[in-house]
Amino acid sequence: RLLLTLFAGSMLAMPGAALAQNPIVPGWYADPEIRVFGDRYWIYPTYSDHTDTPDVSKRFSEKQQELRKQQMVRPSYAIQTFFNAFSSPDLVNWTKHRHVLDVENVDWAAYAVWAPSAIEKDGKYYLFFGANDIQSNDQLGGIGVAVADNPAGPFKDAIGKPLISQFHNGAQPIDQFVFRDKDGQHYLYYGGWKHCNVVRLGDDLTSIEPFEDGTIFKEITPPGYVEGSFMVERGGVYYLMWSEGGWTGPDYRVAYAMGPSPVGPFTPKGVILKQDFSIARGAGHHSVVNVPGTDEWYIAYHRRPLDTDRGEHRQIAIDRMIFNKDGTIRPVVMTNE
Ligand code: FUB
Repeated sequence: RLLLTLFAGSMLAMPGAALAQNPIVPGWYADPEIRVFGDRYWIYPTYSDHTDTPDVSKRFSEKQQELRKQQMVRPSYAIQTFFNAFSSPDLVNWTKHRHVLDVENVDWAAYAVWAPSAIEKDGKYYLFFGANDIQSNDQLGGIGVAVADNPAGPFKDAIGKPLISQFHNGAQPIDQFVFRDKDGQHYLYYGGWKHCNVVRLGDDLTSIEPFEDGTIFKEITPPGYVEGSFMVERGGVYYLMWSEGGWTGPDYRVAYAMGPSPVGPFTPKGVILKQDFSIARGAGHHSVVNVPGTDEWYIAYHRRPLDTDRGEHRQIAIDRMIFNKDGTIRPVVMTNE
């Protein structure tokens, strides 16, 4: 993958003919969400290391300390207390932004801070995230929303509690993705444990409002869905995308469906990203970006190097994603460049 394009009508430009490489940054990261804010691409991933490192926040509020004491927290989840982000003018050269969100700014969140999803509205940046990995209705946690004046943060809790804190239609409140439709309406797609829901967000982006039929949580689970929901619109077609298989297994993959509206109905179209055992395995939990002013598309995803079995050992890669003339998507070719 070599980016040589100077993008007409776009501030995003290639400063010389730099060679891209996968993974795009050093370190263990997962669930990358890629966005364009101003003249830069931004990637917000889950921190996916498995050991305690100096990168870890030690500043827990009393409530957070209590939460950590009460729960049986996996060691790797216990250190997932912040997000680093990365920005780039060209998808090649990346700058690291440390702790754009840290649980020190979210009183109810204590661990397992996962899968950030960011959007800009009226000069403010909103970051949706999962925290605490709730597995039953009596634990505090779920999907939160934080706000900042800058895409690099610091993001601070916007409402003092999770926006979604319970299972609805079987969907664990994790793996959120915020989507703005052409008419300005915002939707939040989310769901772990093999169920996918969509909700409509209020104009303030920090509340949920019912659909016209009065429903709050609309289930749109496609066949094979496991987690990692994502939505993009191109030419009036809405693409629901998601991850299938086991998150640590060799069958982790990305599939998609096409539909006429943000809530479907969606027609499944198949798998577009899966293992290539000559390069990596466990490829999934992706997002997609359109190079502004072009019909050039890239998929950001995490994958596992072939020489490690550790659950958290995930790295971020970016590869080209190509639409066919009929709007379907070609299988992605995984690369090291
Ligand atoms: O990274 C933590 C969790 O693992 C995510 O929420 C899932 O999608 C899986 O990637």
